[in-house]
Amino acid sequence: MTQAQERIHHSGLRNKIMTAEQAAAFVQNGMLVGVSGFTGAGHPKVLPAAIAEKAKAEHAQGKPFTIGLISGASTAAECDGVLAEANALKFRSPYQSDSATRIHINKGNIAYHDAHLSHIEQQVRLGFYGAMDVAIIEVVGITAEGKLIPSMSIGTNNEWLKSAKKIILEINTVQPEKLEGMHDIINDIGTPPNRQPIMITDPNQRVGSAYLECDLDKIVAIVLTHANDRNSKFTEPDATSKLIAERMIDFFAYEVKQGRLPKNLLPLQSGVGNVANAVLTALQDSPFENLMGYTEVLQDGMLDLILSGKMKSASATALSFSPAALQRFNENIDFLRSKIVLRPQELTNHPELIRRLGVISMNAMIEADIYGNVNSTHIMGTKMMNGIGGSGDFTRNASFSFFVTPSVAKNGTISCIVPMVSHHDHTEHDVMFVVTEQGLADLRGKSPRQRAKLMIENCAHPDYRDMLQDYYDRAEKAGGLHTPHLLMEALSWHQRFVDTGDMRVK
Ligand code: 0RQ
Repeated sequence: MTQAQERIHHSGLRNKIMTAEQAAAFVQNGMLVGVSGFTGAGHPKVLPAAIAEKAKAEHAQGKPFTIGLISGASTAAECDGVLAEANALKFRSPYQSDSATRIHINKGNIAYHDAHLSHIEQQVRLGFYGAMDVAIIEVVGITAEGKLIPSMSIGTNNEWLKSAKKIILEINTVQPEKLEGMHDIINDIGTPPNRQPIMITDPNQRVGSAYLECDLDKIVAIVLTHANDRNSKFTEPDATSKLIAERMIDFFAYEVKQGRLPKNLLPLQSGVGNVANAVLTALQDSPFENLMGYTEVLQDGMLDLILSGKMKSASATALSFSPAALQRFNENIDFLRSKIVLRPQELTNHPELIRRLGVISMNAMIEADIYGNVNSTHIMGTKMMNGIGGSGDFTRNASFSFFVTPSVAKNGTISCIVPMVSHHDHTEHDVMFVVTEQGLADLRGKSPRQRAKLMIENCAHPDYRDMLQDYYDRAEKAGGLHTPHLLMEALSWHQRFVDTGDMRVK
């Protein structure tokens, strides 16, 4: 028996092993397919390519072949990417960050439903997207009783296994068997009016099972793989990100002094990207001890906080590491098993839990306006970048909600602080703090006009400060003194960029 076959302890299931090409036969034109995967961790590695080849062959014969694809969050080039490049996707939800998929979404070839990650499981359960035909889920192995040992992410896998009519499993022998026991899954949290409270009062608490479960008769194929997750390279925080991180650490210290934050802060949620990593890296040298993580994605920065003893535990739905961090994870997995708990995203992103735990949310953004509205998703109001992901779940329910960004983008031709955001993801009601390398705007308890002053003075880049102040002064003169705006001009900065490649007036 091969190493891969040995991971299937349930002997009855071994005869379901087949090649990816054979398994792809279960996926037909027009089907809705649920896949595992969250921020490039735990997605299927070989089935999507086999489906893409099938699509290409059908297209070559002049026949249609497209599917709808729903995941937990982003996958990787070998999942989203190959399917998009083969023109095999007609629908995608709830989140992606793949360059080929992004191109097809913005060309109008893929209908993209950008959704809050905490919503998607119940919406599938209720049939909002129609019936799910096939689920393709990466797992680490199968126990003798037929329980599935989850991989580097849980995401929506628990729901897809229940909702889908047929299940294809990818058993990936790259993923360590020692992941067994690191997960905490409630396989059914119920649908209203039968939902029950989720009694998690500490990020490290376990309330469910370490395994995914499904009706074994629905498993139609098992494919053996040996392939890495996306494992994006870790980029060292640049000077701008370091400045933003320093401002946040100083602010945490101030809030502790004021008695509004405990000495070990509150559970931290950290989004993806350069600045998020810089904040976590900066916490390493901060005075804070016994930190806790309550986040969707656990990346290099949080792993290192746990390994150094700065963070006592973290709850997440995905482990998304650089190659070097993956090695540190694998070397320390026995120690980490009691420190890290992986849950379904319906729980990690659950408003009830985020609010009860008092999470501090820290997410990157595309732009904010002078009143504190935030755009996380759209470039110049029309082009999709990635999606809202979990940023809305966390921001709305956090006890301290931060958005971070460099004050300018694209060599200074774009101001990330604008008169009016070109797309609204997080409204002024949810956004408490905006931080750029220029400074921090504490928007708590402020009226729109008070906020505008802070955003312009503390967050805007000097190249754009006078322009913003001029806009604001003229808007004030025009009346409408709750949220002053010049409606014909509010989005003119974006239009100028589209026309000239620069938001600044030449
Ligand atoms: O462009 O890729 O061409 O270089 O946007 O910007 O500064 O590298 O920042 O990688 O952290 O991404 C909001 C997209 C930020 C991300 C966003 C351009 C910039 C660059 C990327 P290039 P940066 P990041 C947990 C939480 C939503 C989901 C979320 C995101 C590219 O954080 O997708 O928060 N968030 N999930 O040049 C035009 C502007 C711009 C701009 C930056 N104002 N106008 N372009 N860029 N600002 C995770 C999950 O939920 C799964």
